[in-house]
Amino acid sequence: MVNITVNGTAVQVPEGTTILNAAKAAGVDIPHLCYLKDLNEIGACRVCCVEIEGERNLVPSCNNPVFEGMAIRTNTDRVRRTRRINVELILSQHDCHCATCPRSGNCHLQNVANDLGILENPYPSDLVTGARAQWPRDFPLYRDTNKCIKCMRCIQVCDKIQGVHVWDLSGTGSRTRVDVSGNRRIKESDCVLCGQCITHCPTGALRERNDTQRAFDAIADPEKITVVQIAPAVRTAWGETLGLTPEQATVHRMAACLRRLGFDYVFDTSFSADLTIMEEGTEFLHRYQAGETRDLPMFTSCCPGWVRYLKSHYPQWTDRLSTAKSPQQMFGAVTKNYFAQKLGVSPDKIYCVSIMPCIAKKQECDLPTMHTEAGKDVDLVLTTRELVRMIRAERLHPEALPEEAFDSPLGTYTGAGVIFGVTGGVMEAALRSAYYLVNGKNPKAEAFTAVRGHAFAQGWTEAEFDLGDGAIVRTAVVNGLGNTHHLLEAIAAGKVHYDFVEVMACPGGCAGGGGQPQNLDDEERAAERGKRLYALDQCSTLRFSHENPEIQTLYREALDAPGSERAEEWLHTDHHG
Ligand code: HC0
Ligand code: SF4
Repeated sequence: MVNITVNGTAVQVPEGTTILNAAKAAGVDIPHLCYLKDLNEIGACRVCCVEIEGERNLVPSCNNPVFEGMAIRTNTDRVRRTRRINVELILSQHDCHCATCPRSGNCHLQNVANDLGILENPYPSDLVTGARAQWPRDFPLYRDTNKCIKCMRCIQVCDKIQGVHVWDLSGTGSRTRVDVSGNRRIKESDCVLCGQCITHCPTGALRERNDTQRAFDAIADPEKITVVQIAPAVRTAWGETLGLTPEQATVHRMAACLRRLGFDYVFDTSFSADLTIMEEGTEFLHRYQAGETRDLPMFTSCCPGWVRYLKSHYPQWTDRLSTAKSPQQMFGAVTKNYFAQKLGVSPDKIYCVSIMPCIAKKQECDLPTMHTEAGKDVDLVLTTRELVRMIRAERLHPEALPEEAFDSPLGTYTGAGVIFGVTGGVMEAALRSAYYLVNGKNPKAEAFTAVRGHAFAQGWTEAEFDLGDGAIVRTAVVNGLGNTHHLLEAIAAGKVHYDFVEVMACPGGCAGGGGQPQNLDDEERAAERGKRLYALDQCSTLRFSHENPEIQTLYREALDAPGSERAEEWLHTDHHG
């Protein structure tokens, strides 16, 4: 242990602790902008600088460890002035139109500037002219150079966690800025649209394309029947920036909000997650039993960030992707083909909206392969953050609303469908039903918990199961594309052998998705949100996708059996398209 003082208070901390964390242990909060634990400890913003007794220069506290006898001052006049000047200089290169910024009220820079009482800036504004106009408006990820504070968090998360290297520094000196790496345009880059750069951005420099007005327009159109689906992971996070407790922020209260917003029918993507299991589980068993090694391992296909990554980095393995569409797309296809018929309306009257924790889903729904004869499966995708903005725009108070049930017949789901939103969930749900298909009876619902992954851990989870009948299935579950790269390289080198692999691009799976709320405390919440999904599964009466009564009715009335001609037409796709 090391003995130090912080503003005169003695404290003992473990060796190697940074000044920032040591101060925290002494109850002193040092402001910072660029620092992100374990990811970005580069002292770029210089807002966290402190004075050390005996040292001539101030030092950044985020990347300097304490030493025995260190006397730290975080609140001297010199510290206060320097911190203020550093923030003023950042503000001089920042577009400070907070009223039109999606991060207003939830922005690290705004907070720090307000806390320091900066009411005017002595430094002249120095913004990049025309920066906004250069960014493509139709791309699902939007970047505003003039909101960027060059903290480099986006670069670090894209490099260290995702290994995709989309962002880099360009220019020199005061003209240094963050841009797409290698002088490329964003559309030419191999950005997979995971959105991790957005959730780790401290300001409004990165955000999703704003599609909320398109949703309001559809709701207002008397010719349209609006059908909305809620993804599994959204329920774990939508209340965070609305100040709701987890007990208040239930999925049924979200259903009530969506009805107050004016959507005609409200459903749960967990229903079509169950449907995905029927199709993907059956497909896996066919591939596995056929023993065609060129088709194995079979990769899950429900994460469009991952599908984009595979197609750009390992195109030779595209055929190993399951042909099953993602639950989002299956839901749209069933809505336009089956639900429209139930309502007795033409599919083109239906406008299908998804609430997703994801940016890549905005692009997935626009793929030319994601439609049937009834038209585009899904018309519009909104992120969790956009849903929150709509709730705020309509001045709804979710806590005062009653919990409301989903509509029928696409509103019933099992616990297996709910855990899709957490890393390992798709695999666990698939194994539960695959076991049933092989043995004609259910396993214990908890039989496959060994596949559960961990957010922000390095590597992947592997497990082997005897599904019965001599079927030993080797599985791997991975989250984060940096980990995925290592897994794929190990498979390519013949170091590991699997039959079925689940990949989710975001750390922790969709619970940590790029469309989820951004929180000012910078805590990674994916693991905590994932636990909530497992708890929901545990208290569900139905825990096996094949036991979902509405799925059974759907097969009876329209699809016949998994993999049938109609199921192929509605629910599967060609990833080469
Ligand atoms: Fe996911 Fe999904 S679980 S990708 O993570 O499979 O976005 O939550 O909706 O489609 O169900 C996201 C979340 C989904 C889909 C489902 C899958
Ligand atoms: Fe989207 Fe989920 Fe994939 Fe992230 S893990 S890119 S949120 S589907």
